[in-house]
Amino acid sequence: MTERIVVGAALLDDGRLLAARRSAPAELAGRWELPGGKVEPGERPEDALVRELREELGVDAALVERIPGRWPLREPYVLQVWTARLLPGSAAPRPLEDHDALRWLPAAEVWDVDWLDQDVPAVRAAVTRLGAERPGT
Ligand code: DCM
Repeated sequence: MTERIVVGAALLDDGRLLAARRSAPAELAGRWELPGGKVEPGERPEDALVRELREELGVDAALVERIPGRWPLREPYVLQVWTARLLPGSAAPRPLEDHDALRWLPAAEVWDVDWLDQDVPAVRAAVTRLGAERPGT
């Protein structure tokens, strides 16, 4: 089967990482993830991620860098992750679709939430970038 890419964002702001709690499907509900979703056919992964962040959280975001790695999900999906930041003038994130809670986690609290297993390596990599984001640049 042709591989399909799922994109996720490590949204960083003021030294904190955004975590989103899934409300569906049942087997994932209550677990925390890096927000994102499926890339549509013909869509660039980067464009898909900006679109998903607008749809799911109501924010205008810019991607910063790809976190190296690709993590297999349920076939045929493979997860890729970028760090991202809110653009100036963006609304604050709100759980509009797929999520029922959001948390901005400082480094000391990142492991307080129950991340989806497949997101853990990317979260670990994102933590090393906390505080390194460049506000306003
Ligand atoms: N997914 C994941 N980790 C993420 C985002 C999504 O494991 N950070 C998984 C959950 C779904 C699939 O990818 O099985 C598609 O996500 P969505 O339902 O958000 O489009």
